[in-house]
Amino acid sequence: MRAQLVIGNKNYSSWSLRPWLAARHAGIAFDEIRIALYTPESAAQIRHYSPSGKVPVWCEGDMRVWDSLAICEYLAERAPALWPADAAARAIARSVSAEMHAGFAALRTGMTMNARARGRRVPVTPEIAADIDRIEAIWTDCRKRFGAGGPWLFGAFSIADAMFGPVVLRFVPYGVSRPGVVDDYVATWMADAHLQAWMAAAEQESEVLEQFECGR
Ligand SMILES: N[C@@H](CCC(=O)N[C@@H](CS)C(=O)NCC(=O)O)C(=O)O
Repeated sequence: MRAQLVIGNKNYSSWSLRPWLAARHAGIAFDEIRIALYTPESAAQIRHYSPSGKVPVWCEGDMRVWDSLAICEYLAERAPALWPADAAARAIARSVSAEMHAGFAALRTGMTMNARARGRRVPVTPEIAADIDRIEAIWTDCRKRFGAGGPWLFGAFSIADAMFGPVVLRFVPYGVSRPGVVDDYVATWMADAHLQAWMAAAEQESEVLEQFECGR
C-alpha cells in the first residue's frame, strides 16, 4: 500500500519539509497531500488525517504517524541508513536531531522559513544570534568528527540533515552567511535536487501568509 505524507504549504512549513526530505533521500515512495495552512478550512482538513491536528502526518492504510521526528524514525525502520551505522555517531545524530526538534525558538520565530524569499533583512536579536552560533557549533562538530565520507553532517545523508535542512531556507532568505562550514553546508543543500524540487513547488504556490513574510 502506497503511503501518503500530508504536508502544509511548501513555502512556509518547515516541519513538513523534514520527513519529506528524509523519505525522498531514502527513496521511500509516497503520495503527497498538501493542505494550505491558516485558511478557514485548514483545521478540519488537517484533523481528517492527523490526530494531533498538525502536519506533517504519515498515513499508511489505517496507520497514522505524526510529528516530524517520529515520522523520520518510522522511515528509518524501513531505511536504516537514515541513521549513521556507527553507534556513537548515531547517538550524536539523534541528539542534534532532538535538539533541533525541541529548540531554536528565537530563530524559528524571527526568521520564519520562506522558500521563495531572497534579500530579506530582520533584526538579529541576541537570542537569534545565539541560535545561529549553536547551529554553527553543531554543524562544525558533526562535519569535523563524522563528515569525512561525504558532504552531509555525518558524511552520508541522515535524519540529522533532514532536521537541519529547513534551517537553510531561513539562512538564505535573510542573508545569514558565515564563511566555512555554515556556507559550505548551505551550498550542499542548495545543490540538492530534492530541496530544489521542493523550492520549485513553493514558487508555484499562490498563498501568501503575511504573518510569515518577515523582513520585507
Ligand atoms: N512538533 C511538530 C510540529 C508540527 C507543527 O507545528 N505543524 C504546523 C505547520 S508547520 C501546523 O500543523 N500548523 C497548523 C495548526 O497549528 O493549525 C512536528 O515536529 O511535526
